[in-house]
Order: sequence, then structure tokens, then C-alpha cells
Amino acid sequence: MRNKGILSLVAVGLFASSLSIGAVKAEGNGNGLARKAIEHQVEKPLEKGVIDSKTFNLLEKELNGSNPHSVKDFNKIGRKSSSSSSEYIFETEYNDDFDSADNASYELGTIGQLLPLYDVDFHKVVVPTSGVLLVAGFTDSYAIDLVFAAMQKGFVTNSNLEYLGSEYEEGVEVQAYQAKKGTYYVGVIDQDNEYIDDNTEYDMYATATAFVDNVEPAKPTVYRVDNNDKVVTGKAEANSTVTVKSGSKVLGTAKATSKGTFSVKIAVQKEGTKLTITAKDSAGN
Ligand SMILES: [Ca+2]
Ligand SMILES: [Ca+2]
Ligand SMILES: [Ca+2]
Ligand SMILES: [Ca+2]
Repeated sequence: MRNKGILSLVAVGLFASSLSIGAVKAEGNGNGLARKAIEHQVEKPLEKGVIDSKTFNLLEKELNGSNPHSVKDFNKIGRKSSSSSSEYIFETEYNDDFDSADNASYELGTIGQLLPLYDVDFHKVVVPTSGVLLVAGFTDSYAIDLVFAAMQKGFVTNSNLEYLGSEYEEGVEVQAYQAKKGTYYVGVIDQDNEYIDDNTEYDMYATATAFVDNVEPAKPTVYRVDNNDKVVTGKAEANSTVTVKSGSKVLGTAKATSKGTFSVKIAVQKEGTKLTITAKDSAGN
């Protein structure tokens, strides 16, 4: 399953010369804070079950470039790269701080360099709803000691983004974070750059992101239903599918609006009938 090289950065090396144009802006050691925050990520094995093998394989394929569009299955909001024929997004320098971060995509991996010395790259990622944010990283360069982490703007730490752990297999590191809806940043550094200036424009890394909604919607709020009503109305998670049942019999189903209101048509029910109303998000929770 992983016998193909995870990522042929050699092939991508063809682009190296064009990439380096964006990487000439020299920076001092003003990125120490970012480096420290990224390095702060402790090694923590990921508990089983957080990443299912299907997701892991999709991420691997994204890094591999052989099937970059499959990750769409997990997320419908990923943006397409402006050049849709491209299998990767190339980093856009200057991206050394939160405000100048370039945009990562759930559909395409990002490729970057860590040049010149002390280069830090920030890639912005948008989490659409509460769930698991997966960040994968890979390099085939011996000159790069790749270290990366997802973080919040300004290095804020709170329950919006919680590190679950990482899995490392055949050169690909996959980190998982339980994240609330919001904008996050993947910071990338070359750890040995603090001591050695050995990176060339041919030394590259790749990162990829995926999102898995593993959080079930809150219980719907249901307005009163009388024995002459032909609809059940209420509030449920935006865009979730609401089902009204009587016992095991489905009386009706409808999608909640983007504002979280729903209206499900039903046949008039007898007085005293017990209705069960459930909400399911697009990921099936
Ligand atoms: Ca860079
Ligand atoms: Ca940079
Ligand atoms: Ca290096
Ligand atoms: Ca959900």
C-alpha cells in the first residue's frame, strides 16, 4: 500500500528554480518565537481510532500526488488551486508570520522550501465545523529536519485546538488535532537550520491537510406539534438532515437551512403519538 515513494519531490525539483524566486527575501532571526512554538509540539503517539486507515491513505495519496482529489470526500469546502491542473500548491513567500500566511487546501498538498536560514512558513487552514484537523508532512531531503505544527493565530493555546498526537510511518508524519470551527495555521520549520545553513532550492517539503467531522450535531430543538399539524419545525445544526420518526417508522425528513431552522412535512398524527426527531450532519454523525 505504501510501496510507491510517498512523494516524488525529485520530479517536483523541476519547479525548484521558479520557486526560489519567491524565497530570496532574507530574514534575520526574528522568527524565534515561531520556531519555539513549532518545536514545542511534543512527540505523542496518536491513539488508535482517531485516524481511520481510509483517511490516512487519502492523506498519503495527497502527498503522493496520485489522487489528490479524494480528500474531497471528507471535506466539501476545500478550495481549488487557481491552476487546476496542478497537483500541488507551491508556497508563496513571504509567509513568515500569521498575517502573511499562504492558503493551504484540503484538496492539494503544499510544497515549500526552507530558505534562507531561519525561514518559517505559515499555511492557513480553515476548519468548517468542529472535528479533527489532520496535518501531514513529508520531506525527502536530508538537509531538512522537518518540524511542523498546527496552531492558532498569535500562538494562543486553548480548547479551540487540541493536539491529539501523531503517527509516523515511512517518512510521513500525520498529526491530529481536535479543532473547533475557525482559522488555523500550519507552521513549518527546518529544525537544523538553527545550526546549519545547508538547504538549497532543491530541498523541499510537502504538507497536506484533511478534515474529518467526528462531532455529532446537538439535539434538535422541536416546537410544539399538535394532532392537526402537517409539519414539524424547530432548530437543528445548520445543513443537517432532520428525520421525524414515530417508533421505527420514518414520517418525514428534510434538510435544515444554513441558519439552522428546519421544517419536516409529516402526515397528521394521532393525539399522544410519540415523535422522535434526530439530526445528522453531512459526515453522518
Ligand atoms: Ca519557505
Ligand atoms: Ca517563509
Ligand atoms: Ca537544513
Ligand atoms: Ca458535525
